[in-house]
Amino acid sequence: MKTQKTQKTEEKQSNAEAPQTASEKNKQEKERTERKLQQIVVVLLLLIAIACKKEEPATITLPYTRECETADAKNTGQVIYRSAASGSKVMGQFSCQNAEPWSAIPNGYVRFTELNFPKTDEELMIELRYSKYSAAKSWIYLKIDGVVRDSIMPLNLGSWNIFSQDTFNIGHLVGHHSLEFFVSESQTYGTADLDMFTIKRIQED
Ligand SMILES: [Ca+2]
Repeated sequence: MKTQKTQKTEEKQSNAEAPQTASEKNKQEKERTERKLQQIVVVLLLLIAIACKKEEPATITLPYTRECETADAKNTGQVIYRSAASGSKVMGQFSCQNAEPWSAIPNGYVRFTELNFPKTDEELMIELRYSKYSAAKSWIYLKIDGVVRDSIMPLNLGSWNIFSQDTFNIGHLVGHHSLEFFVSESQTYGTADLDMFTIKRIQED
């Protein structure tokens, strides 16, 4: 049988444990709240990451043909009707002013950014269809991801509505790349009208 002294001691200990238990409960509640907040933050970050993720463009099928008048970006040229052009349109006045006196604009470019090349062991080339009515000469450079890969010298065809084609070699290319036709030094009336281009395996030529 407990003595009176022992009973008082146990009551004292019990009273001392009560505030400690409440403190622990508060601590546990706080930890639960923090965990929930962390979970909410993780979910929000995932949702933001998903929302910000840019859709990778579909892989192109070779041979791949694209109208030059559908460029994704440019700092020169405008869409012009040409009856003999593919799609009856060109990206005309490439690297010159769009109004009289049609003066040359240096460093003109027409860019295609949404090109996802398929896996292939074969070397590729780009065939460019263009027109040109000017004796002046200026090179058209092909840039891949901003770096010059090859160049052509367009011929004077005697009419803006007569078209010819020339090819750039681009070697092995897989995955997502940007492609750009670029002129460093242009000429009055522009270097050429850009009609369309085709990306193909060299062996398909
Ligand atoms: Ca065209």
